[in-house]
Amino acid sequence: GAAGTRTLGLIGAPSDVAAGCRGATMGPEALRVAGLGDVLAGLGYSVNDRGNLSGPVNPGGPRGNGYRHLAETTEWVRLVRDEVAASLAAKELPILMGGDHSLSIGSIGAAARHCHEAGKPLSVLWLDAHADFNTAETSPSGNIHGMPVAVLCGDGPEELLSLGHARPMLDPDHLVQVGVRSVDMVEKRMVVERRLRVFDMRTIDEIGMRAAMEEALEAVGRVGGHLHVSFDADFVDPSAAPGVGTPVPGGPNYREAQLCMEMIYDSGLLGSLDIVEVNPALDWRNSTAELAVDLVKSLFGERILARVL
Ligand code: EXY
Ligand code: MN
Ligand code: MN
Ligand code: MN
Repeated sequence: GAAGTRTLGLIGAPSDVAAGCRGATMGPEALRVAGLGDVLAGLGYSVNDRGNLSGPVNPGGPRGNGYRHLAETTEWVRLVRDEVAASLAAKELPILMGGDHSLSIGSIGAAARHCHEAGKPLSVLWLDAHADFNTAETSPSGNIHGMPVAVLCGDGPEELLSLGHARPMLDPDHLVQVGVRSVDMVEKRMVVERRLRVFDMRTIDEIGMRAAMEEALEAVGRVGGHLHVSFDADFVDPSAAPGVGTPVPGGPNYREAQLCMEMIYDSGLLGSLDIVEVNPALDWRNSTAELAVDLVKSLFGERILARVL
């Protein structure tokens, strides 16, 4: 393909204001130290590291009105949205380095506006142990990183909804979730009611990662246009990705996660990416950032026996 000349825009968003515990602020630097930029350059891409965004610090405040740190989260989401928009406008393929998963409201919000203006559809592949479909009413924690899918689908606080170009920012029919294995009680009902397309871990156990990803990519391929991949590091089993704030056992192993990335690359649909929830404070010798870089390598075309860009 023509991927060899593509420019990738790295955007660091060191925020953990929407997470339940501190430390995802160190994610962007951990990914750089693990060689993210060099690995992508080694695959033949041009890499533009746009540095880190600078936003509000974590005030360590309590839950108020159903949310923790809504004002700070809103500010970070706005910063991410604007930088991802700038990267897309420069014809780059943006890679958001989080930071917690609330930031995907900004990256996907920007991709949605960009696609809307270009007259092409947007689809999203959400790789996560969690459904991230809570609202203030259903959330057990008030942590907004458990809410971004709901916000994108039009359900959330005015502050975040108003950052989008339309409501909902994302057509729920254009979203596919893979790897889900932890959904809160009321959240479950919402996922079923809103008919989200979920390849949960039981399905993956039964049909295997290959068939699950074939079906998932078939669904997003039917939409066509621009595919945004939102990769939450807790998608992977904690034995391979221990450095995350909300680990859930029973996830894809190293090779299953690699296969998933290899198949996304083969689809040729990738238009933007998030790498979120890497928490070096909880990690062992940067192993989770290193795993993420291994996976990104596959996502951008590395092959075991041959590389064809
Ligand atoms: N469902 C739980 C909550 O809403 O508090 C945990 C959410 C964790 C979200 C992580 C990032 O994917
Ligand atoms: Mn998540
Ligand atoms: Mn998660
Ligand atoms: Mn459609």
